[in-house]
Amino acid sequence: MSIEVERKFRVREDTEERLRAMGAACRGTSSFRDCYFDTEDHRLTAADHWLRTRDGRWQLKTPAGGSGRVGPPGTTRYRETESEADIVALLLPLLLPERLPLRERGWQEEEEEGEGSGRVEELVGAVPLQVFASILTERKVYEVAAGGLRVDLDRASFGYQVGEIEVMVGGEDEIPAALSRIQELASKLGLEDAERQPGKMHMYLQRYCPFLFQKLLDAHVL
Ligand code: V4E
Repeated sequence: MSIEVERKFRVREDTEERLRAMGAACRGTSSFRDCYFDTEDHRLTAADHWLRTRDGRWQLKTPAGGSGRVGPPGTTRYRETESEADIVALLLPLLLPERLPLRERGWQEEEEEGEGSGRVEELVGAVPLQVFASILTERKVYEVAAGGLRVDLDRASFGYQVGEIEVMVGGEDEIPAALSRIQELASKLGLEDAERQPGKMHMYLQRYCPFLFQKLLDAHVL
């Protein structure tokens, strides 16, 4: 499971110009739809677990270390996985501490089958989990060769723009170095240290799910 270390920032008029000036390569644009899932009583998001389908593919983000927050404002570290077996293993303790109720409703564990394809959907149906946010994003990607950094310039369908400087690392011991590289690039892009640009989900919940938004603010998840 790899860890994404990421800093969000406000996209400025000169952001792309600065990226090109430092030799960053534009890798093109794409669009994707994220559908986020949770229980009715928000057990996943309250625990800072973010289960989504991205264009139909299951993904889970969970804090790497005690908290997802690290370093300067707007900077985070989350483990990411697309392995359905890993996703189910990470979700079961939150969704089904005793496991018994699901079995009673006909859900079977299939660990011996290995691949685990289709298991997340089964779990989602059995608990059940529902979509609480659906976000269409247009993304332009720049790659900064030095430091293995990537910059995503996102525009969400509900009219919100945010940039992300990100780097994937293999373990928690690599996070401090990743933060330094992000900080270096942030300076080159002219970002203020204290700047805090909310992410797409933050804005989406604030606008469309105020009850959940407040709950996650109170729980210091957002
Ligand atoms: C809200 C949230 C998460 C879900 C959204 O993750 P994010 O990285 O913002 O979305 P996106 O579309 O850019 O995904 P990517 O393509 O990078 O994988 S995951 C963690 N959180 C909480 C959170 C937080 N508390 N503070 C900040 C600045 N970001 C996220």
